[in-house]
Amino acid sequence: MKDKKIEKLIKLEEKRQKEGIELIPSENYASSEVRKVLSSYFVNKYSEGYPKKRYYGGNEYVDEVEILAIERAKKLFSVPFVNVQPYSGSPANLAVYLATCQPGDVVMGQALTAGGHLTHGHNVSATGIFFKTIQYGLKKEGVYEKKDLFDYEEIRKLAKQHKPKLIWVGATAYPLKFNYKKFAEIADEVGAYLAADIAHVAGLIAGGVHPSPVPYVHIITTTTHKTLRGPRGAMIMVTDKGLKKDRELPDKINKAVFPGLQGGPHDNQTAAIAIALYEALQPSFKKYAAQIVKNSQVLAQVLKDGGLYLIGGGSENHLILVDLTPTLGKGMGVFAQKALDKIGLTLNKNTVPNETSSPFYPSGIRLGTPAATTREMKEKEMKFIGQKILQVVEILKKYHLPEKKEERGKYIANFEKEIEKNPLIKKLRAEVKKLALKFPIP
Ligand code: DSN
Repeated sequence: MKDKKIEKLIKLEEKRQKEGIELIPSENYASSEVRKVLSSYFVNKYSEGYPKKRYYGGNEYVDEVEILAIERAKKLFSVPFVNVQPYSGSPANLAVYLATCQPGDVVMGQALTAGGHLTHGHNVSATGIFFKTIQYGLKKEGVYEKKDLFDYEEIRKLAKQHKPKLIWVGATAYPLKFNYKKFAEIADEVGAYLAADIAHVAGLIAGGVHPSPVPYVHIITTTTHKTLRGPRGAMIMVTDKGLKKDRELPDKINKAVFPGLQGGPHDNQTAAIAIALYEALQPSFKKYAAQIVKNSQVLAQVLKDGGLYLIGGGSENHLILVDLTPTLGKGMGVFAQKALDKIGLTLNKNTVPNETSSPFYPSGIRLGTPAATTREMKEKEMKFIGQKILQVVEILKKYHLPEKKEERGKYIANFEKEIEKNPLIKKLRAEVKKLALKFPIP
């Protein structure tokens, strides 16, 4: 490469990915074919519009690519309509608002601090700025027990009171299966569109290890790069139930994506989505999805046996949400994230239900198994990873989040220096690296 600076950074990122273990549940390793297609000549093309209805010439092969991606997605998820053009998950969700609501309409979604997503109506998101949003949370009691944490009576009450036009179901930090039927009963009672954001669990649904929302919701959005293991991108689907409610939904969704929100689709991304969908349609993908869940359950059990408190009592999908409050005190997520990063285990700090700290200094950590499972790590490796996490949590017991905000920056900088020098951290780093190098990334 002529640009030595970028070349160096690419090499460093490659080394980081190879020598560490990725536990952020929304990340994965796309196949080498997906990565190859992203740099194909499709990167050079403009193709505003939809197959056979483009604004520019030279789109005969782009059309074929987009049709293939659409047909594969329809087959994989058993839906009658798919749009594969959204640049990523947030624009896909915004397109759903544009297709179904008018500015100022009431919409409902799970609060970000309760595991929802910014685009489900958080007040700093365009979705919370242009629409009147009602947010629902999780149950307050028994959050460490293995039980459905949604309070359907509360959600029903809110829906009846505020009459939303659109309701979202789907989360970024919920470790159990979704009961889409119960959400559908509520949405149907108030005549709302029900949209499932399955970004986190799309690969699990495709692999048959998580219930599908298709029979219950009108619209489905998903990113393509999480458990689905494709390139960064997104799709919007309409179900038969959606068509029955509104025959014009596909057209409304298409118009919302282009020209409503976006310009030309990223054709190299569409081609890579088509490849990822091809991969997800192979029998081996079912095995992959099942192993993600097995790995997550084993890892959860090790953490639980080690005394940690898990939201939802464990994991039924690909992710685990640990509440560190009873173990380390409030606001310790950032300490765990930083210390684990130092040993090569990458995960993220996260708010937990009944959070007593703030989103910037949350009390939990979120971790998951899609990426490690792609590297073919199995139960044995999950036990190893769980033990390393427990050892790091022990080290953290002598630290706390200062009450006074102005003391936090200095305290954490000092903590980082101490952790860097800690001999046990150095030993754990070497152990994680040794294991990681035995499991190549695609
Ligand atoms: N950033 C994604 C996640 O980590 O869950 C959601 O958009």
